[in-house]
Amino acid sequence: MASIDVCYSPELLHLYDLKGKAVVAVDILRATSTMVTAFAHGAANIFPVMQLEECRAFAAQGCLTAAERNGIKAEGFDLGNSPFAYMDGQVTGRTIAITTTNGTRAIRMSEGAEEIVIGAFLNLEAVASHLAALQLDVLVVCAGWKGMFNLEDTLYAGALAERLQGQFSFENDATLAALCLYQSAKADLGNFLRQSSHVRRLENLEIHQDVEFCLQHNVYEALPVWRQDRLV
Ligand code: 3SL
Repeated sequence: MASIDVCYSPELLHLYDLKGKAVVAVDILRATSTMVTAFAHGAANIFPVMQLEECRAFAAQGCLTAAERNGIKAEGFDLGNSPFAYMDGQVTGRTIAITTTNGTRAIRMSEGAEEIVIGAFLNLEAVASHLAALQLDVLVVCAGWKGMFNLEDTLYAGALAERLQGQFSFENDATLAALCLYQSAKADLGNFLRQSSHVRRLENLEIHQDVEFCLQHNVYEALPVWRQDRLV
């Protein structure tokens, strides 16, 4: 039986062997939720990049550019990191280059994996079905916040573990902890997360609507996967 494990921060990735594994990269608030939304609204490809300058350079190739730092849209880019900015038709058929504080870093640091899938509550079922069909060992890579643990990505890991329970073995306590947390919080994730550091950070920026949106389950069937140098 294949296994599912959870890495709580990209800074802990050196402890894991990614070879032959399927990574689910997750940054619930908000990078991976926004990427899933972008694909659901017709985006063609996404280049997740780590640096602002690298991202800006994609404009010369006709890409839309998107950038966020510390929750705020970076100046001089077409888009920020709110999923609502990707719903008005402007991304349809377009290639987007995006850099965010933690999410794009988690994706790029997972490049040694056999498969990288972009996970969000918004496409939970699509990801779970894909992993069940793949039957590779799974590692959920939580983006966290600047190397630190966060609650929302852990809750997602727990939701995925709950969905895959019985089909995948739990190799260590990280998966069990995420599952227990999700099961105690799932009746009202929004309320559970009210005191979390990133929800407080985003609420100071008055983007409560984004938080509510990103906590919805199974809104989209979009399944962004890494191919060569981009998400398709
Ligand atoms: O850290 C990230 O990658 C972002 O998703 C953070 S924010 O939700 O845009 O603040």
